[in-house]
Amino acid sequence: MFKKILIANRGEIALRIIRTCREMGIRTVAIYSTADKDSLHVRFADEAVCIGPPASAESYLNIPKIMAAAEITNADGIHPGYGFLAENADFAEVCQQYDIKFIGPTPDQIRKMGDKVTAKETMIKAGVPVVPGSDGLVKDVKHGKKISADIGYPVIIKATAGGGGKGMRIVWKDEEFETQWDSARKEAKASFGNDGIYIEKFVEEPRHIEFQIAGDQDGNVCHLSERECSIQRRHQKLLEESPSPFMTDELRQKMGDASILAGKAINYEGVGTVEFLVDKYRNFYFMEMNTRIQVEHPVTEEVIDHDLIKEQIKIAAGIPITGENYIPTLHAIECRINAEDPYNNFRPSPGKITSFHSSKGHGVRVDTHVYAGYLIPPYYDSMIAKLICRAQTREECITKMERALDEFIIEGVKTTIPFHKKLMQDEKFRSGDFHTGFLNDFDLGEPEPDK
Ligand code: MV4
Repeated sequence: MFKKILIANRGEIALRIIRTCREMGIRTVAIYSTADKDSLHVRFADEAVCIGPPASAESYLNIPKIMAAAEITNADGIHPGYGFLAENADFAEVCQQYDIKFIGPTPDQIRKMGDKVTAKETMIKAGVPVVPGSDGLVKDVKHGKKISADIGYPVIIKATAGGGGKGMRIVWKDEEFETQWDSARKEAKASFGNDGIYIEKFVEEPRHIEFQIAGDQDGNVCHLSERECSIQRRHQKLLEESPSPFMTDELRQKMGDASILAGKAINYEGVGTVEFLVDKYRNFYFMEMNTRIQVEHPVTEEVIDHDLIKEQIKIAAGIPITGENYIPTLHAIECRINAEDPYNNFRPSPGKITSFHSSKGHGVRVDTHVYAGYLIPPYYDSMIAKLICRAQTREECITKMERALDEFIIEGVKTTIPFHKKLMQDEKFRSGDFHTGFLNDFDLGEPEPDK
């Protein structure tokens, strides 16, 4: 087992990892930028190393500085959290060279899933359903138009280096193809330095449902059930839940089997997520695989009562998993509390939190790194807390979430709490009848008057 883990991250996830390490008797090293000197991850870690100025490129993304911190503190493992370097295969490789275990998959596994065309080819070979589309990369406009005519409009143009919607364009008819092709390529080149493009049939009004999987160093792979992630805005998830209200026993069996095939196809080692698009007929298609712990992992932890960070650490230490799949018997919902103004296009609202009272009580969990007096720096993402509720049924879980949202007090900055309160009252949300386009025509109404 590890003796000392360096956490190459900040915020709530750094704190989340420190908590599990404490429970496992593993010492922790925090790294931090000057903007984070008063952060709780710095205070709660056994040791802390300042690695540079606020800009991520000079701190949380700076591999030489992170490796230097790991060397001087004698860490034998590095946990990357999510974002930053979590899916950077080169970083995982540098860790190998330093003989410090990267707590996550191998560089090769990260690379296979990081390139979407390679991932899709791997899934086809493994027998995992994918959206019909081009056979690999598309050479030029002429080639693209031919393929699109063959599969039939509408189609979607995607960047092989993409993910999260960057370099993605929907094309409804042949006349629009060239314009959309050009803009997708430009955006892909600018965002990823790679303008490799592929084409798929556009699945209309899909749901985004993902399966949590775990694989060990002996080749066992199991699934830990699904999360429903369709409530998102411009590819930023705002609410996740498990189980999906759209799930049936039959669909879970099929998608669970497919997720395990996906993991086995790359000998996946660690916890990971297989993302699917699901259409209204419950056809499902592999979209991409995330080779990291995700923001929304607590909803799975709550419904199956397992610590996923502990699973990651055990797998990285070579301890085998049981290999059994887990089916939820409870319901959990996570609301992302961001320092953003939902009444102003979700514009970031950094600044000082003047007053903070977290919701509490049975079935309520709050994962956060903030406190009254905390200054939210403008340099990083705007998520300041995750409010997770758990109950016997979805209905009870929504009721509990409404109660928990009502007692959450955050003053000094704008937050997404009013958005979530309104969402809890929405009939389509409450009935489970929604897809990824749901928030496009969601009306937030007027702000509540101050009490
Ligand atoms: C799609 C799609 C429809 N058809 N692919 C968005 C981000 C990237 N991971 C893939 N995405 C999509 N791919 C086909 N063939 C619709 C989306 C999509 C989406 C997917 C998941 C969650 C939210 C989304 C919002 C808009 C579009």
